[in-house]
Amino acid sequence: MILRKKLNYVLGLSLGLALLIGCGSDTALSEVTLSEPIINLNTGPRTTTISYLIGQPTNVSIWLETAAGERYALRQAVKREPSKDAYQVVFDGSVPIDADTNRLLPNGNYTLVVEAENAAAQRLNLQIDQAPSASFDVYDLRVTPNPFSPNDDAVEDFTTFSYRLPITATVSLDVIDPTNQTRYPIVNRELQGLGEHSEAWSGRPVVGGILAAGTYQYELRADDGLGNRVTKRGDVTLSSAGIGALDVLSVEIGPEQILLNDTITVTFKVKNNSEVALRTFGPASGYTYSTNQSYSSIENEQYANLGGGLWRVAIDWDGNGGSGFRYPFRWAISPRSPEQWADPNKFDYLYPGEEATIVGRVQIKQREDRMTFYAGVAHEGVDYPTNRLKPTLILVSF
Ligand SMILES: [Ca+2]
Repeated sequence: MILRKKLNYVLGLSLGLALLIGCGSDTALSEVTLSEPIINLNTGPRTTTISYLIGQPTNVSIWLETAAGERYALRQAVKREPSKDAYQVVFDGSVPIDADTNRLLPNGNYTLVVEAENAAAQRLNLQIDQAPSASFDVYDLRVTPNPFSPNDDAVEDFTTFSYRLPITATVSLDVIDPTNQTRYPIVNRELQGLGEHSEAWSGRPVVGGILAAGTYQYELRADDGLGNRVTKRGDVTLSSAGIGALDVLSVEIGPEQILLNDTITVTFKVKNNSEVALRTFGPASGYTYSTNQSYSSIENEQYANLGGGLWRVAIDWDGNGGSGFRYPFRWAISPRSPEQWADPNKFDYLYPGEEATIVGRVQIKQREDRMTFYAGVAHEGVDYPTNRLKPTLILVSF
């Protein structure tokens, strides 16, 4: 039968339109069916499948109509080629209200209309039962700061998307490159409860490196699982972007034999091997700690970690882990004296390609006769990109 239809179709094309019109089985639209005449959003069936056959190239529109004549479009003049297989549309009770919103239709009796060019429209009854009445919105969506600058300088390196959900919803959040429409997912179909939510973002997608500076679109989608979907869009700008990298060219720790209360010296040679300026703040080169101190306790705690992202060089020793304080001795990575810093005595940058030699000292008051010190780089609150460099055994006599 299907073969004959095909044959008739080919014959129709080759012998002319008259023959095609004469052949009743080649209508543009036929066999319109619904798998379920009723959908019940509570007990099921939760969906119904609209099927139809296409016998000629045509454009198909599908909509629902209320008794009052309101129309809800599901498909609008989509191009369809002849096929022996039925076209199918799964209908879950929701319809697009605009480009950003899907809404569940209210309970009631609807007429499903499938219409094709060169064919009579087909009409079927469809009932929607027990649809939850509540549609929803996503409230108070904010992106702060915006613009932000994910360039490892500890100033606005992160932005935060915050919003409020009135219901439990499945949420996705993407950042989209407007030039090629590439999507970078930040939240991927995560079930989130009602209330406030926030997502911090460092300009780094889940997959791939940091995004280039520029203005991107973001798209937040929330879906209640019942057919109601809300999409919110906006712009987010990366004013400057890059990944910092501090190379330790050399490090020396010594002397290797001292008396208790003597001082050891660590000398770092470092280089900014990245395209971004590395922001730094801390005791300057030359500062002397004692082993009773740490960077966060000295000088009225002014060097404590303030929000993260600062770069410093540091040392620690094996066995210090018990204090829960990694790398207690840290120094700023500037080659300049604090009066000459970008913001004098407050912070400085190690600029791309710039080198610095940092000398740090620690007075040993710890009564341990064998201490193995090692060096590292602290990217505050982010990572220790260089760790356990140059372990050096210091023998302490007392
Ligand atoms: Ca920044």
